[in-house]
Amino acid sequence: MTRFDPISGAIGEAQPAKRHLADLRGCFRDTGAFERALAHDNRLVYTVAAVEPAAGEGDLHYGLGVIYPGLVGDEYFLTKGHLHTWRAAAELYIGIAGEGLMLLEDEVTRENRLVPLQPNGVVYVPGHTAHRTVNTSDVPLTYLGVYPARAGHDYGAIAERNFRSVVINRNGKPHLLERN
Ligand code: S6P
Ligand code: ZN
Repeated sequence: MTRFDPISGAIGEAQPAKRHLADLRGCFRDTGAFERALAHDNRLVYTVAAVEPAAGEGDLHYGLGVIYPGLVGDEYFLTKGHLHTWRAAAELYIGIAGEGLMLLEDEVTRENRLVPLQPNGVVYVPGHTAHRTVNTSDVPLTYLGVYPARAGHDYGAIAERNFRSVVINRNGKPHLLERN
């Protein structure tokens, strides 16, 4: 059994990797708001800690993510987002605390959809699908991700073309908007 701490973001022996605003350059739609926020305070946006028991064919890895509440302009705090290097690899997300959304975008058709991520909820992320997690609440959003050990993380494709849509706060509620 591996224990995790939903507050500190630690799981097992793994030390959480920290992602600050400065690590998220290019992710948010409103670049002016991003630069102002960064100049004010390079805030911690999320942490992720991964457990990698074995890396053979058929093995699983899993990780604990914690996204802090916050906004850049009207856009909620989010993860960088990625595709799996092994594109066919699916993933399960299990909500632990807080409320948020997963933005899923098919790599080929670029169709996208929002799926709620919340305690007692499981989100199935199919293969060939870029995934980004967004905290729409005012408390930390904590979740477990479980994925094939050989999935790998490809951030390059997202860095190049980003997600088609953004999730913004409009009158206190999340809305999906085309980025451009
Ligand atoms: C790994 C899984 C998650 C993310 C975490 C942080 O396959 O999807 O553990 O690593 O949500 O997001 P990102 O996009 O920075 O890896
Ligand atoms: Zn993933």
